[in-house]
Amino acid sequence: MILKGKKALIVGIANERSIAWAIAKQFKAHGAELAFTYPNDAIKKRLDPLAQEIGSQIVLPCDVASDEEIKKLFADLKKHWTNFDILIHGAAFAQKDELSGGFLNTTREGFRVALDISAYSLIGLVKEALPMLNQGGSVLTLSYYGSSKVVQNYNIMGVAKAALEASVRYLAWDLGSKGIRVNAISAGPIKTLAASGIRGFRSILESVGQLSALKRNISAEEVGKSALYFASDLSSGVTGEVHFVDGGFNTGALQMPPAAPNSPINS
Ligand code: NAD
Ligand code: 0WE
Repeated sequence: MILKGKKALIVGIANERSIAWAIAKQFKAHGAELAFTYPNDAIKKRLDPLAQEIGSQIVLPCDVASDEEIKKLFADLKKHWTNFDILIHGAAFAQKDELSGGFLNTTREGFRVALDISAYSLIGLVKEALPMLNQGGSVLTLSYYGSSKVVQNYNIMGVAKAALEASVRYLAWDLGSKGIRVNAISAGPIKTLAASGIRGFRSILESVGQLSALKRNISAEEVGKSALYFASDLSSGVTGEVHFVDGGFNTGALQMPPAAPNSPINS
């Protein structure tokens, strides 16, 4: 029960496949109390039964594109909790047109939207959460390899994740003296709502399955288990980090197909 007595606010559950939902399930199993947010009524419909299933009464609206809604979120949360310990940020969005074709076709508005929802939102949420965040608290966000290496079609989301990861480091320094840690998990590809409709996502899964050290894809549950470490006292000395949960994919370079048994390469 490493999160017994801890309270966690989780932003970014869209349905039962969401990475943030897998995190919520681990937190619950380890004793945490949970609160959730949703950006619109369509997502609220999905989230309500999940919150009920996990025994949480706190389900609050927040479109992270709006400063007012972020402020209102913490005013609403205050009616349930005077303070809390863990903030999970799993919100990301880019306009669909931006996630295919050449990066040069990125529009000014596409850039603005992707960085606003996927990167600024962490700063905006942390700023308003801070008065309620306990010492020893932990903030965790979700990133992807495309922040640092070019992944075809990830485009402006890669730039947004680079901004997100840099924000993790700067926030870690601002919050360090308050005893609050800020980290990111960089997850391998997982078939969620945000991955559906991405052209070629299946072949990304297939390649990573073959090219990772573990020779398989990772699950949302595995991200959830690693999130337990970041949210709990187990990682009390760790802040400003971007930690890969990708089966070792990012550590590899050139991979060769195995040589045939009778190949001269073997003699
Ligand atoms: P998901 O679609 O389940 O989650 C994305 C969430 O972002 C949704 O809950 C959605 O409601 C929320 N969101 C979008 N716009 C919002 C707004 N304006 N206000 C508030 N919330 C908003 O997909 P997921 O794959 O679980 O994504 C969660 C996080 O994990 C994202 O940051 C994503 O970039 C990251 N990630 C995903 C993968 C993957 O392969 N699925 C890999 C690495 C990192
Ligand atoms: O961060 C993500 C997905 C982010 C995402 C997904 C969508 C799809 C629907 C952001 N905005 C939108 N907007 C939509 O309209 N991932 C890490 C998953 C992902 O997305 C890719 C990937 C991978 C991996 C897009 C292109 C290439 C690879």
